[in-house]
Amino acid sequence: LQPVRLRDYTPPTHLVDALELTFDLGDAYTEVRSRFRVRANVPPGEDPQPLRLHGRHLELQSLHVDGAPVSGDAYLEDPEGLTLLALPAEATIEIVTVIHPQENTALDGLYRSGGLFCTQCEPEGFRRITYFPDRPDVMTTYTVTLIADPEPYPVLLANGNRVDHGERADGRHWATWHDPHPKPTYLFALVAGDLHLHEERYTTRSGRDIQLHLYVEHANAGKTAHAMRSLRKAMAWDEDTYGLEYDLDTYMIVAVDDFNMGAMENKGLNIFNTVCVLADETISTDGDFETVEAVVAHEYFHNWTGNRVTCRDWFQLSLKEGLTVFREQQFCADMGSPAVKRIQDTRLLRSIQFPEDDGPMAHPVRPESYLEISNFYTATVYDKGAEVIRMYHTLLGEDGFRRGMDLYFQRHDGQAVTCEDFLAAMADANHVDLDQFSRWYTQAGTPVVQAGGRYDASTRRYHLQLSQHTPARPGQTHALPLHLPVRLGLLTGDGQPLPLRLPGETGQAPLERVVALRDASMELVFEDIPEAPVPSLLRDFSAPAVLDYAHSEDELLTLLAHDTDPVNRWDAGQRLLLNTLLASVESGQPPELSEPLREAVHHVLSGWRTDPAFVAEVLTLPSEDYIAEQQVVADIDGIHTAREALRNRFGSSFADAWRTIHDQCDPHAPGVNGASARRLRNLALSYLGAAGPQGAELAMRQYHAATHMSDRLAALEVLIEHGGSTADRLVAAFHDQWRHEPLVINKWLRLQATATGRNALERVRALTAHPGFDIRNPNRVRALLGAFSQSNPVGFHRTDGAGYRLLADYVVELNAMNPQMAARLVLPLTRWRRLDPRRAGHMFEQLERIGNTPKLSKDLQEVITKSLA
Ligand code: HT7
Ligand code: ZN
Repeated sequence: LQPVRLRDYTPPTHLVDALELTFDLGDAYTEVRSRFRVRANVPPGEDPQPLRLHGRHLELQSLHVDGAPVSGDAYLEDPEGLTLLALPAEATIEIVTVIHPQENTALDGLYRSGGLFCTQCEPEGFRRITYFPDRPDVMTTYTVTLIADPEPYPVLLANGNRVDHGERADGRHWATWHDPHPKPTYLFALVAGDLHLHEERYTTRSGRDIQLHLYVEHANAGKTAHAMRSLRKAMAWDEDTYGLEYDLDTYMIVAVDDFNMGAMENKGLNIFNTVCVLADETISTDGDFETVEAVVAHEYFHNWTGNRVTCRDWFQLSLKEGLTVFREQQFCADMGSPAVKRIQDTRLLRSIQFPEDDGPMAHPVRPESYLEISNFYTATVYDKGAEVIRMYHTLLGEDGFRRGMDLYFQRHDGQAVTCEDFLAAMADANHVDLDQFSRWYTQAGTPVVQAGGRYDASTRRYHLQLSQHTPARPGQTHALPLHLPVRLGLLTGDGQPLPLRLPGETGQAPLERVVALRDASMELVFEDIPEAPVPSLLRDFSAPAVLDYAHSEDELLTLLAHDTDPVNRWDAGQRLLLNTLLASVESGQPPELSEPLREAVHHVLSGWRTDPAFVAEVLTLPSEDYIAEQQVVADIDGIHTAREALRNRFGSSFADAWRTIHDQCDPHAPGVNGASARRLRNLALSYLGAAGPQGAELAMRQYHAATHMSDRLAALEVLIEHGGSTADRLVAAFHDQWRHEPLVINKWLRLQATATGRNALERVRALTAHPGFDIRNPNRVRALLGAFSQSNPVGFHRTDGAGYRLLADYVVELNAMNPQMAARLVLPLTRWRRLDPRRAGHMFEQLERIGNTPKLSKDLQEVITKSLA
């Protein structure tokens, strides 16, 4: 198998002027008729090249060029498509294919979800529908006709506007849709089925009337209000923040329960995983509500950053994903607490993306080669990509960034472009040189920013040295210095912010600066500094880097209590807790809370009324995985023991405060953000639960009194932790109560998959045979097997290797069924180098076993080869 390489990119040999598609949707098979006009994309006078049409698992019925059948020697057919050898410079191509959506378990292309037909074409699903140049730089207008039986499929949808519809003599009905915006294949979509419609209208800033249509299966009719509200907010936000309006008359969203990812931004017809669109007070947690708001906004924002301006090729994926995640982050910050949102972004990057950048699948934000592009929908492309966009914003400022965005749209609306085009728009709009900044796209690995300070009392100067290096990664031995923004401030020992005066400066000095670190190292000198200061560095997580500065405990306590930057206050708290935990893991002794740290925690707790969500962030212990990332070889059991002991200590040492919070932090009090209050109150419950049986009694009361899913689940988690027959009964009753709500069954599976205890693996294995589990449904797979392998370290990393075998069994089963899911599910096994030799050996063995599976998909081949190398 040959990888696809960025450096081999060539422009399309042909352009397509218009595409007409007709789908005859049947229970046994679907017939797809396509008609399109191609034009050779060569300078006048040059001979046209052969035309490559991608196609996979298609049954070719007929092929005509300019009305005449094409003879067998005029084209080549292979498992990946057709090559038309001798076409005139312009030609009309007509193709009829037959496909079998009912048998499509890969959920890629046209497939069935419950009683619906639906599609997923990004990145390369269109080639499973018909023969066509399935590449994002070939854009055309689509006219699509759907024909189906009216009873099972009363609703027939495709991109754009419905221009005609009717009934046929044979009793079948049809609808024709036209999308006036040229688009690449990956944004094509259709849906057919029996759906409930939630309909609203939205008037844009310029006065255009837009129909908002949200389609769900009838059983979910009551769960659409939050998504609809979120959509309206996102539309208004994009108008206010970027001056961007929606551009079709109708915006449609359809919810399906079988979906490989969260949602898809198809032009005018988004398709959503039910998890990311349905929500109501009875079945959803506060986290679910946040997810729905974020994902609805994300897909809406793609209409400009992705659809109107799209990617030239899939190496440029972060052009649309990094930028859209950044816009989503800005939106969520504006809708809620910017500090809490930034802390959550930072935590996600450190706990998911940093490990990815340190593992065998590490790649730059713009990868250079791939075997299977579906493997590159990663935290690096999405979340580090968003950090790269944020750094433009930090370096250029709000207005400069907006100027860059305006120029980007002005230059590239309607085009398929590259990350360089985005960078050029930012640079040109602001008349700055961003050449060095482009290394963020090409270098993998997490940079380390080392800092060291020296205070000179005789000159009242503080010298701050900053240096950077990026560790070697596979295929990248020597990384060059990055253009890296360091937001910083200095505090006195008692927490007062100091003016940051550089040599030669006069006037009022700022209390915070953004310094561009561009060389391998630099020295900054601050004047008029009255005492040895406490540096607050990389504020607001100003670059996706690891900060290496040896803050003392006192300095961290000062930052925790006084830093004006909430991210660094939180970070100081996390470092104090992490140091405590790591010391305990190393010594094998229970964690010791020093007296000053105890006081600091009391102080944080005393502020709970002001900002409960922030207090909850600060007092949430680093996860077991994150602690493990700090070690060369992860001590799985030692980390679990230390963290559980610290949870117990936190629960007992601050029991009065937790009880007060549990009693008084009222989500329904006037002026209180209910979600924030529940978050802190449930953290209190969790600590009280960790401290002893009284906590479990409290959890039992909460479970029975709960009216909100967040409260019910938090209580159940505590009760499961305490175990015994009561917990078993409650788990069974919970299932019986919610057996008809797949979204709650996901939670039920996840709860059990993440519960620790000796029988975790046996429980998970038994659940794979439960009727609530279905290997063909990605939500169920993620809830049970994904959660077990990613969030139950002790259970998954059992020393006998049984956890690895269980995961590998399902990876092998999914290989043929759903290769994208298989390649995601296997990822926890790829980190074998971080474990002790016994566990590493077991993991390696399972990777080899998977690697030897007959007919291994490209998706898995790529992951397995890289992780065994
Ligand atoms: N742009 C969407 C990507 C996506 C996807 C990719 C691979 C396989 C299935 C998929 N479903 C959706 C999602 C997004 O970032 O908005
Ligand atoms: Zn996206």
